[in-house]
Amino acid sequence: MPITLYDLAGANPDLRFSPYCWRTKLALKHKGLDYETIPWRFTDTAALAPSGQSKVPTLIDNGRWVHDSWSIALYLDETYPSKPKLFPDAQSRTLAKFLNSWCDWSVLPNSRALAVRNVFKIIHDKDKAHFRASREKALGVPLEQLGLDREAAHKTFVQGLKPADVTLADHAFLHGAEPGYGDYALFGTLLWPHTVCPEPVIVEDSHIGRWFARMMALNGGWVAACPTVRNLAAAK
Ligand SMILES: N[C@@H](CCC(=O)N[C@@H](CS)C(=O)NCC(=O)O)C(=O)O
Repeated sequence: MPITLYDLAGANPDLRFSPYCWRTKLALKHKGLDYETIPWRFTDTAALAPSGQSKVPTLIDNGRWVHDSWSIALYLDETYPSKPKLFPDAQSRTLAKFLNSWCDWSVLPNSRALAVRNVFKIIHDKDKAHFRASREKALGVPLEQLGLDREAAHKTFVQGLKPADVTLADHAFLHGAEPGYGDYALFGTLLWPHTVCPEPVIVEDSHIGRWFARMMALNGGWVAACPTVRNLAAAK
């Protein structure tokens, strides 16, 4: 039986943009595990009740409910040790933990000015009041005041990625010659603004831009085939 993953979706169920759900889908692909996703909206909290919390990614594997992207990655390696490892040794796990935390505490906050208002535009109407109230409470400003100066917001975003950009100048991936969970953490995080912003956010002609293209091409290029607001608009 494939793993079932609750995956955050926009009003259009094909638009999947959660930075944490991306990390989990990339981890599942790395391990070569079959999974199916259920499009989940912020207010669909009842569906997650058996997990005892109300956030995604949440998955069900053989009747076991597991949530939180980092815990899921650890669970997958523990449960499927014969599949390609996400954390082949203690060093790679430590590096991945650092990169995962850097994404949570720096890259993600630096992406908010670009992404949050655009997320509001594409979510289901039933989610809008919850999203506005929770984000305005957390950020302390009305959504309309976020990222008004797009150029400044983009500059901050790009500048904040500098540690990865200089590393990728002479390494194919953050984990070295092959991608590791730290690469999935950063790629998943960047797929958030990449998916919801009307203008591209990744500078193609940069080390990180070339790494982003390599990440896009992994596993048969399945991520590149996933919709963004830009190609959904073009398809209309
Ligand atoms: N630490 C968690 C964070 C999960 C999280 O914040 N998920 C968001 C979607 S990106 C969510 O479900 N939010 C629910 C809400 O805001 O009500 C992880 O790594 O999975």
